[in-house]
Amino acid sequence: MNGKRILTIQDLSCVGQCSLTVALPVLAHYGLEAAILPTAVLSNHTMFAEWSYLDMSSEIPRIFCNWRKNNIKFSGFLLGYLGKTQIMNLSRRAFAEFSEPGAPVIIDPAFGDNGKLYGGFDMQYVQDMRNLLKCANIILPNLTEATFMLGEEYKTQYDRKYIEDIAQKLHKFTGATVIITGVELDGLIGEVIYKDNGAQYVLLEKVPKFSHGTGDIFSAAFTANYLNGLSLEKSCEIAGKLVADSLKATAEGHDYGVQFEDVLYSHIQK
Ligand code: PXL
Repeated sequence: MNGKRILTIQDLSCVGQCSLTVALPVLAHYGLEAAILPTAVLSNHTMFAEWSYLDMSSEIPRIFCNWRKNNIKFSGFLLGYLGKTQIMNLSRRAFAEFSEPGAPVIIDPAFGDNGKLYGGFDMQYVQDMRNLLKCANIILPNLTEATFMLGEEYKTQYDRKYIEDIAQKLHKFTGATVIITGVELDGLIGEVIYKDNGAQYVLLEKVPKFSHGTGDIFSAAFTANYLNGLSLEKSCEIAGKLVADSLKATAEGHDYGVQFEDVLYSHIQK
């Protein structure tokens, strides 16, 4: 253990291999103490036909009050699916009150994929998320989220210029290091990392399969490795490889989530 305690703020979907049910095992696997702030409790994620949703925002001030009394602080923050604007305001309070000096804020906006918003989100949520990203040191949007936040056209065929223009605009607006995930170029898939000195790509083989929750595996593995002191590039590479291996291990027809468990298990056995 490296003694780092990270707070991850996202929903607890009881079934669905996403959000906290992915972040907890992955963060722990890489040696981080994972503390959680569950934004909502859902029966299952919203890619299923039906779901129940218990909003946790009214409980969070009471959680904060006790963290304050117990002098609890975090060495980093990872945000995923937040669900409601109210949770964004509470997250701002968490950064202000419970941060160790220099603790990075890493935000995956987690509101859409494949050119569409997830169920229950609207353009107001997109705008609010865009503003929240100004609090972040690193942001992890996919191309859907990046284009929605900028009002740009979402394309499935593109070149490096299209990706870099989008990354640069988001970098200018947020001031954060921008990592756009799921970028497909030259038959490969990966990320563009954009900061003051320009763009860098981390591309790996594309596993020709789609499952929900790949972004959540990526963000947890990226964050853990980055907090362990690895570079942005290396953290992307390790996280991308975990996603690819997990997709390969996922049974045909199991598309509600990625079966990452066997991959972590085989890492432990080595
Ligand atoms: O994996 C993203 C995600 C997280 N949490 C909930 C979701 C989704 C995607 O649909 O519905 C509740």
